[in-house]
Amino acid sequence: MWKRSVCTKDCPDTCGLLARVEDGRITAVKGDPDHPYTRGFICKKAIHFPDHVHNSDRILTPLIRTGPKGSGRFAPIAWDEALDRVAEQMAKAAADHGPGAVLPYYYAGHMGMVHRHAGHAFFHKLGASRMMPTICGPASTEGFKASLGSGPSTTIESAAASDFIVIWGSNTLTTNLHAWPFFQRARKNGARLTVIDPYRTETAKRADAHLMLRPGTDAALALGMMNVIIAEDLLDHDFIAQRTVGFEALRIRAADYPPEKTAGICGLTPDQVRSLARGYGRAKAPYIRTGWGPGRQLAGAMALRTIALLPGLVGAFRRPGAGITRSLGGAPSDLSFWTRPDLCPPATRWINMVQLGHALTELDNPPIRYLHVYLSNPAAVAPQSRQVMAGLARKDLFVSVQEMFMTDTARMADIVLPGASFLEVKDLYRSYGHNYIQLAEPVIPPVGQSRSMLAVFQALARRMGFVEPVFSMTEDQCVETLLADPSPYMAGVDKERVRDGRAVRLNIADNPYAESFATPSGKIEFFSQSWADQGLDPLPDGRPVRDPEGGSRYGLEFITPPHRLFLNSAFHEIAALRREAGSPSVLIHPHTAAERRIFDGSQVRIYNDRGECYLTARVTEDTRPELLVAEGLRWPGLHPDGKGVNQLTSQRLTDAGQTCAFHCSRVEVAPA
Ligand SMILES: Nc1nc2c(c(=O)[nH]1)N[C@H]1C(S)=C(S)[C@@H](COP(=O)(O)OP(=O)(O)OC[C@H]3O[C@@H](n4cnc5c(=O)[nH]c(N)nc54)[C@H](O)[C@@H]3O)O[C@H]1N2
Ligand SMILES: Nc1nc2c(c(=O)[nH]1)N[C@H]1C(S)=C(S)[C@@H](COP(=O)(O)OP(=O)(O)OC[C@H]3O[C@@H](n4cnc5c(=O)[nH]c(N)nc54)[C@H](O)[C@@H]3O)O[C@H]1N2
Ligand SMILES: [Mo]
Repeated sequence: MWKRSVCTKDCPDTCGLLARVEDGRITAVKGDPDHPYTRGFICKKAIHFPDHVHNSDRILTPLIRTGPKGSGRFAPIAWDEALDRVAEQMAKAAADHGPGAVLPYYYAGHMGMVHRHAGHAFFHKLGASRMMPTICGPASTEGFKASLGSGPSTTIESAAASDFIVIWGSNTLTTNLHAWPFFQRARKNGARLTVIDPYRTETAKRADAHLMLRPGTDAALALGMMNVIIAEDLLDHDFIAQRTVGFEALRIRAADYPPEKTAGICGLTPDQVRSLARGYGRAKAPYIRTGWGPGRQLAGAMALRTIALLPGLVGAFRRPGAGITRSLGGAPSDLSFWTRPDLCPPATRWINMVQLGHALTELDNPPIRYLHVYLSNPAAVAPQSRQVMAGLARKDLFVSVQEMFMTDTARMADIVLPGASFLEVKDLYRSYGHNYIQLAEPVIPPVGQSRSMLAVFQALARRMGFVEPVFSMTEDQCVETLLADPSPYMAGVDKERVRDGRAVRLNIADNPYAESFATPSGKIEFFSQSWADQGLDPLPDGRPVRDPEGGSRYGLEFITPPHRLFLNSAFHEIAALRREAGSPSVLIHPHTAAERRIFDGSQVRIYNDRGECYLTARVTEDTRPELLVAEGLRWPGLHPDGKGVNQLTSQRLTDAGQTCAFHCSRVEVAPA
């Protein structure tokens, strides 16, 4: 029997799935041909979901640590005992040091609205420190917000009618696969595709043009384009007059970025800058798909803000097929009935999840004495792993982890609680790559003794004596409340169809910028008063900001973009994917390799003051001489010496949005 479901991994595509169930086991997963956006095909990862759910390494019972921390020695224990222990230790930390000594740490292992947010009310009521969910997108969000306002952007589908597509810092064929057919349709009708990325990704290889710029120089490139567009009068004067503010100030700023200077900053040729600007400026329907890559820089919000101003200069929002995409979806949006921020005591401390290492090792008043991790794997995904691991290893820190697998984080736990997978729970899904929502019923019951996020937090709430009705809400009640969300995006959504498990389009236009912009002025803000008020440059600023630590000793840049066969640290339990991916590797330019006597296939050590990581060298011209590229976030335990790529990244925050600058690290490399 085939049952309908949704892929809930942290990916913009949020695919419609069909899962075959035989004798209570999932034996195959394929794409749902009825899904209006993902249309029946799925990525190489998702076909392995049967091996995700029924994997022989899956944790099936609660576990208690029996050896020293991190030794990996655990014994099974009963659920009641495990939950009692968790509740007791949380209560003890709160009693001894105040509830702020407890820290939840979660992210996007499972994107369902019910289960992803199932712990919020609990930790709010407890008065635990509040985790700021900043590891991924807020720099991009803030950048767009300053220029175009918040909310959904142009749909990817509409790009099928574009004649000039720019993929700006996204690796579509890896991270946004279902956008590709829409881009290809445009190309069949003559559209030109340009990729802007510091290394030659699979997507770049299949583009008409690839601008292999230095990381962190996107704002300069966008300003260089503006310079040419203004100088050659490729502007839409009418649109600028009616729907933008600050053009005169922008004109002066852009005058600082002639193609020659821009090319020097970006590591491109002046002709590349000019030809991109002319192609974009002369196109009938220029379209840009931004990824999150340019935002993972210390000046990442500025980069996205500057890119997002380009459509305004040429009046793109007036023309079908033109526009700009960051993120989509967005409803249901009012989760407060579920997350209950009102239960949180006033002035409760916020802790930025990017700075977990710092929080666990340096915070005082109160120190963190209890860490509860769910739907995340900070030992692999958080920056500056050495400090994160030092924190997790603290003897006076109690750690509980809800997980499906013995990740590097779970190994550091005192108690491990077996988590049910998304195919074993009911949940409602919105996407950030299309405008459909979809409900999924459990395909099978929880495997082994595993339990859902919701079941665990309700059991803990009972032990804590929390009596608010939110602590006894069921999945069904939560889903129904979500479906009653008053957002205008939900208007006209056929709820019966949602309940039937079909993907249903939200009430969001293909071009949400047609009428107005959700900025303070209601216009595109070339000049942003709200950024000026926050002490930021109100105009685009093209000066790159590099990793300041270590100075000239570390001359190379290091980026860690996504791997095609894994999703962040997820899917590493699948042996077939591990085999196909081979050993963790790093792309090194032939000149850089030769200077250091590094050979293709040899082991290298990459290091800076924050840490070190061993990888296999792949010597290739697919990267720039000053740039090392390591794709993916392997479980650190799968690296030689147990050290992953986040050894090298920094907890320093971006200019706005307080995000991690994951693609902004300086390193050196040597033969191992
Ligand atoms: N297969 C797979 N799919 C995924 C993921 C995965 O790990 N694997 N992760 C998921 C998640 S959580 C997210 S947020 C999305 C992210 O999806 P993307 O936005 O595609 O990923 P990013 O890591 O942000 O990097 C995108 C591209 O930006 C490039 N880049 C790095 N620095 C710069 C820069 O300074 N300027 C420019 N122009 N480009 C730069 C990188 O080389 C990379 O090719 O993908 C999701 N989908
Ligand atoms: N160096 C570097 N670091 C990065 C990035 C980068 O580009 N470079 N990308 C960053 C980005 S964009 C993001 S979003 C974060 C991601 O950070 P996370 O959201 O923490 O990443 P995942 O690896 O997806 O981890 C989710 C964990 O949840 C578990 N899990 C998955 N599905 C389920 C489920 O259904 N039920 C239960 N119980 N558990 C489940 C998985 O086993 C996995 O261990 O990482 C960031 N870290
Ligand atoms: Mo992400």
